[in-house]
Amino acid sequence: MTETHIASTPYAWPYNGDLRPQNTALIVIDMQTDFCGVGGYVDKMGYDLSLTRAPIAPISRLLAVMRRRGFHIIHTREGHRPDFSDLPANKRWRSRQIGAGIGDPGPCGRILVRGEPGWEIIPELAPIAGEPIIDKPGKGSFCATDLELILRVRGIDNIVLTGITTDVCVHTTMREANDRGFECVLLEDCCGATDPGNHEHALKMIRMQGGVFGAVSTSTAFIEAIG
Ligand code: C5J
Repeated sequence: MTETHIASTPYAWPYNGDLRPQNTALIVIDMQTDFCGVGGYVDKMGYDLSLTRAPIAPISRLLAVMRRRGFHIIHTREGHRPDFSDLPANKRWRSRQIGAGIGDPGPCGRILVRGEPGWEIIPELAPIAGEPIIDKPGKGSFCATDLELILRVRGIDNIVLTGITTDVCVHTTMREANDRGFECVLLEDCCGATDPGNHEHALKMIRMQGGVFGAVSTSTAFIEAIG
């Protein structure tokens, strides 16, 4: 086997150099209007949309290259059933404390509800035919979804994490994936948080303990490595 590693910290990823389109999936997390569009959930909470929109262009470039090279691509969406049967009361209550109640009406429809305009993936990063979309009711992409089954059926070992937000849904998914034995890398320019400090600290957490959840790299380094 020819070994391929990408320039990443705190180690050259993946640990075993086995990086191929067949065993590697790109996961694009929650690039939905509710998280990066005008009138969506994050906007309603009053956070700076430029922070969650920053990864759009880098992810778009990365998607084009990885699609061309035949890598597995998977998208996720956070959202709840229209009857709220999967919406925990405490999650709804907390969101109302900051004026963006999940399930309440907003400029993009009911906030974080499946089928509403705000819940859709933004057109710039729309999935194409054959790319699974994981609908998740929580922050992690493995909780109450069939993501793990889809990854195992496809023979995936390596996961490339992108999307928003770095410190919440991306981090939770990375931790879940790491605990399941997947080899993970987060591409920092392809992620964004609602707070720049949280973004940086989330990256620092990954780099601790020799790469406690995996490694951190950039889309440029990744694209360079896969050629
Ligand atoms: C949040 C997410 N931040 N996609 N969701 O509530 O990170």
